[in-house]
Amino acid sequence: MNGKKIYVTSPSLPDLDEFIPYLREIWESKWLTNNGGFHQRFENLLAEYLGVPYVSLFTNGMMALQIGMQALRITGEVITTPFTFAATTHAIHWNSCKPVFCDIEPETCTMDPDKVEALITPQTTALMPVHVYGNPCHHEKLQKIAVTYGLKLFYDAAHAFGVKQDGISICGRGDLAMLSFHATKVFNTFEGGALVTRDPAMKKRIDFLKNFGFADEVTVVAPGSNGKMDEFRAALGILNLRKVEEGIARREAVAGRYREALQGVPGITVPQDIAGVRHNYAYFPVRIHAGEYGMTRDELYEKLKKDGIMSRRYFYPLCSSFPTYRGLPSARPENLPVANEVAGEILCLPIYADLTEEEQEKVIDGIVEQ
Ligand code: T4K
Repeated sequence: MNGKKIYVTSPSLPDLDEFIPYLREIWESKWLTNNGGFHQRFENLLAEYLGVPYVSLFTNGMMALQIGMQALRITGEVITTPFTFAATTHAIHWNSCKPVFCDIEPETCTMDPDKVEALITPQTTALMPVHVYGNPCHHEKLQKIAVTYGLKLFYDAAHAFGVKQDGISICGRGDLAMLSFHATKVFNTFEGGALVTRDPAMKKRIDFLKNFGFADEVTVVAPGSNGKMDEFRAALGILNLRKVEEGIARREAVAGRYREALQGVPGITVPQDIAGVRHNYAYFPVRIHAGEYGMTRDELYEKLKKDGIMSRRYFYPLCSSFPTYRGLPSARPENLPVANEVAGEILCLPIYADLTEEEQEKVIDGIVEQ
């Protein structure tokens, strides 16, 4: 293997020189966390950028998921997707709830709304779908089911930053939506996350819960935890937010080049834009059909790796196959045929704002030349 490795992603960072004055401000104020000035500004800027009424910042997306479930008082069984990062399912488990896996539909890889109702039992209290790869879930159908059966709708929108449908951010959907600002995301604060709500009372409850349940110095209204974002990361978020649109545009150009080069390759399915959706190009998941392509997904993954191209098999293995969950009836492979098929074929190619044309061509050559 020659040259430097090409990773599946690389974080966007602000200019260090721009960050120094912010650091100086933090050092001088000695206000490091607990709803400081940068925290307040960043929350307001995010709400404005997303076009949503209320945002609550978190130390990471996982804590936002865990505390969001507490805020919504979710109990019993939660219908979710197996085709996601471990965090979604683990948050359900950490809240002492039972994940019930629903199959996905093949185009968007999101929860198949037509398979949800059959999974509802008297113990079901919530739906936790994921806008996986930033593909919007079938919101209208899911919302209708949630209303009909009196369920909470909590979106894992970790991949959906900047995604709009008919001009509106999809991060404002549901009773609550969770965002991740991890280093590997389209928008990052090193680690970080948020919850989005349209309800001012819910925003208040979330803010109590992420600060040990404190409503004021002497009043603890709930058994909260510590999910707060600190000033360092809030300051970084303010700076990175200025660059996010430019970053998405650069990712779109990479996706365009990949599509142009890989569209006609036998045995490769490339992701297509969905009409009416402004995508964020967080991931570029291709599907490898071994018979036609002449190589399995795993063989291609290993071959690319040898060439220094570090593609990833997000989301293989399925969460339903983890030891903690595989004994659940809903986790049986025969109940999740689409998810199992996709998990065996999917490969996420390197995509990020600073991916050079030369690197893009290297990835393309690695796939086209077998
Ligand atoms: N829900 C969903 C649907 C999620 O996808 C995630 C996180 C969450 C919830 C939870 O949100 P957080 O609590 O994380 O905020 C990565 C991320 O760690 C994880 O945040 C993300 N999803 C998941 C899809 O991907 P890994 O294990 O693949 O990360 P890692 O360390 O292998 O990084 C991938 C590549 O990125 C590296 O090969 C190189 C590059 N990289 C990574 C880091 C950390 C960098 O260039 N710089 C870096 O600092 O999980």
